[in-house]
Amino acid sequence: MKVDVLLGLQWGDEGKGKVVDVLTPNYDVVTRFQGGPNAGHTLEFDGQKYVLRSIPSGIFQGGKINVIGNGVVLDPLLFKQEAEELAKSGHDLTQRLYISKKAHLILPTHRMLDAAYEAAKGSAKIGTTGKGIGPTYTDKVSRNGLRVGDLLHDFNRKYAEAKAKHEKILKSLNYVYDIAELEAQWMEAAEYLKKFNLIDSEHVINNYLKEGKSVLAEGAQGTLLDVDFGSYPFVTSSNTICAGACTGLGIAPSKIGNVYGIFKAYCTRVGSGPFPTELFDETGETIRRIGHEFGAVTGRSRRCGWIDLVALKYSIMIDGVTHLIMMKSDVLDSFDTIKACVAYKINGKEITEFPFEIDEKIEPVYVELPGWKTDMTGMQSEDEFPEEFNAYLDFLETELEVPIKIVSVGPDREQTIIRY
Ligand code: 2SA
Ligand code: MG
Repeated sequence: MKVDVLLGLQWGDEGKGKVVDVLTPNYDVVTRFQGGPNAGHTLEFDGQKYVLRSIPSGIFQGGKINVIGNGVVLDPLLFKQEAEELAKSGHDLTQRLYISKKAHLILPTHRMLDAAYEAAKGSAKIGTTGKGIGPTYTDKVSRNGLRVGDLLHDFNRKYAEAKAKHEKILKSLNYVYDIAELEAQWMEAAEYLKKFNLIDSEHVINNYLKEGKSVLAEGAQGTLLDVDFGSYPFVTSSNTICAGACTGLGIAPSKIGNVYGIFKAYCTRVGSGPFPTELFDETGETIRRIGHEFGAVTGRSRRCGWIDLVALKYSIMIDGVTHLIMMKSDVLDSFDTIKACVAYKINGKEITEFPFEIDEKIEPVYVELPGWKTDMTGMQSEDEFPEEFNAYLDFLETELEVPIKIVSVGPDREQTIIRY
């Protein structure tokens, strides 16, 4: 068996949570392989809305195993809040959720460092989610990190050492903070975490594959936020691309199966950084309003713009996408015309390859297509699609050279149409 991977192809918030939830019935195991509580995966069903941050979106389907892989960074406190919230709504996780001992821990001081680094950057700030993601991955790479497995061995000493290092940095940045209360809660949550199955996930996942179990790897954020290939430095600190599933789970590249790439029929971004097709006009406002484009974790208003095929093609190439999934086309249901960026014009020259420098010099070159002007939210099959919508799909498939297998026409699980 192989691991299928599901990834966001834009700047996150493509709707991965919903799609994983829809796809989960086909899988025995659902895993997260990177990121942490910076993610906000929104799922809606039976009139209820849930936002998952560190827990895989397979948790709502009974009988599935969910694994938080080694590539994830975990904040015990936020994890506890999330798990208790789910338990309250009748989803007990202790038996169905496994956590890699090699996943790195986000300490209270990592959150402080995140804020201190952002403050020090002034107007060049990244606009992080403030969850300590960057500092935790920094400690991992610089070999100063603490891992979930460390909770089981001499943790207090290791914690005190790490904290002392962080305090020195915070002092050098003149960052004033008080973590006494946060720290007490964090320690309690670290104890709580031990109630879960802390495992050597690389062995467990490879054994599942040997046993013939099907595994889905759920990406967080999006390809354009990848630390290597995204719009650096305005990126997150993990590998959000398909290859991240290999390092974040401990599976070989030859074990990757289908790669599902999710994109929105338009484009959004939250936080700072370049966004060539961003709209500053009423159209952008309309997309934000109809699409409810606000951060699932931070509530920040998301920047909105037209779909960018230059960037999408780049993501598809880097990820090796085999199936495309288009989300939120219903947001454009009332539009007269729809634009798609097919090239960038830089200093008068048109390019179609995503360049090193993404800045304000880029002028998007658009193709304009007629809107379908039809409420698609109640549609059940592709036979009902309006002609203009089919033309839009054809156009995208021709440009992107990958079939669009699923179209989502609304937030609910039921509003999902599988094509041919
Ligand atoms: P960080 O916190 O270090 O990972 O931030 C670095 C950049 O990555 C962006 N980022 C995100 N972009 C979109 N969605 C994310 N998750 C939440 C959501 C965000 C929220 O689903 O809505 O609630 O605001 C996410 N996580 C990280 C971030 O904006 C920075 O640009
Ligand atoms: Mg999100």
